[in-house]
Amino acid sequence: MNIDKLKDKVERGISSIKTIEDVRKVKAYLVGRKGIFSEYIDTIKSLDKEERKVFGKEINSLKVSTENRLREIETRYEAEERRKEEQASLIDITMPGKIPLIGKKHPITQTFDEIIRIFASLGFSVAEGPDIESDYYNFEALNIPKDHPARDMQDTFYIKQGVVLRTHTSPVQVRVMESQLPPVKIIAPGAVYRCDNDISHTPMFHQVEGLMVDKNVKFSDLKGILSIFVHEMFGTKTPLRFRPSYFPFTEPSAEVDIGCVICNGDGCRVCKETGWLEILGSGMVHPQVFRIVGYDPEEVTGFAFGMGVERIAMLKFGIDDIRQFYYNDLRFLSQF
Ligand code: 2U9
Repeated sequence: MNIDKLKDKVERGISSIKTIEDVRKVKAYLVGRKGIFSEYIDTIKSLDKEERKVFGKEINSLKVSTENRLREIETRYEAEERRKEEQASLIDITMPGKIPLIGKKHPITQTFDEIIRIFASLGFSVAEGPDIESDYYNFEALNIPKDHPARDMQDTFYIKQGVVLRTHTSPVQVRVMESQLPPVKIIAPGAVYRCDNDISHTPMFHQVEGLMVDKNVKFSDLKGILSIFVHEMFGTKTPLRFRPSYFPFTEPSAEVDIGCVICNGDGCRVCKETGWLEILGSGMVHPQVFRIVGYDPEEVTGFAFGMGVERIAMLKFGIDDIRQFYYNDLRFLSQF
């Protein structure tokens, strides 16, 4: 009976273990039912009583210690195996990363932001109001007479008798004046609706209107404010001109043109060979509008202006079809 040989087999068996499968194989080979230890225990039976006692004890204690060592190794490999499985089910760090699609502001929103930034720097606050308006706030309070073409079904979306989708943001200024005393210095940005649809008109578009009311507000204040706005928006070298016009809610009224930003005034398709682009309407608030909201036109004066945001954005970004803003095509939108 050679115990040293058995010990040697145990050591070589254990040191050959590299994987969990090895653990199981070595376990079967050493301490399994048909393993080496079983063979040794069988051969003991042929020894005499004294020898059997000595070898039996030694083999048994070697078997117990071997089993303990194998159990410990098995536990270690099993834990490692579990850790690997868990990791694999969580993330595969070898997969290529997913690049998230980063959104950006719509060009109309960007243009709104820029217009608001400029007027905020000049001391104007932002006012808002409902898109669905009463005939009173949209037309009546703005001195727009009953037979004015703007009131026609062809131009205005009627919700029901006396209720419309606002055709301009002017009702916002009426509501502000009704609810507070002068001075007033506000801009009213927002969506407006007109029954129109072609290359330069969409049924919904956006406006920024402005209103400044105080004692002694003059036409020169209007010119100063709008000149600063144009120079901030299109560059300090941009020329402007004020052209007489007519609106029911302002008197006198003026349209504001800027030197064509496409051809620098030389004449092109966009400015219809005139060298000028109309970008704003403006004027001194009509005394009748002041009377309607309860302001005394002998006490205060004011100027107002309005612009189409799509038009400003088209000129700023060089876009020739207003409908592009609303197709929601990322190939178009991602350029701005
Ligand atoms: C009140 C009094 C007066 C707002 C004004 C314009 C001139 C104007 C157009 C520009 C292009 C509309 O989007 S557009 O088609 N706007 O020409 N708007 S003065 O005047 C007001 C507003 C409110 C109480």
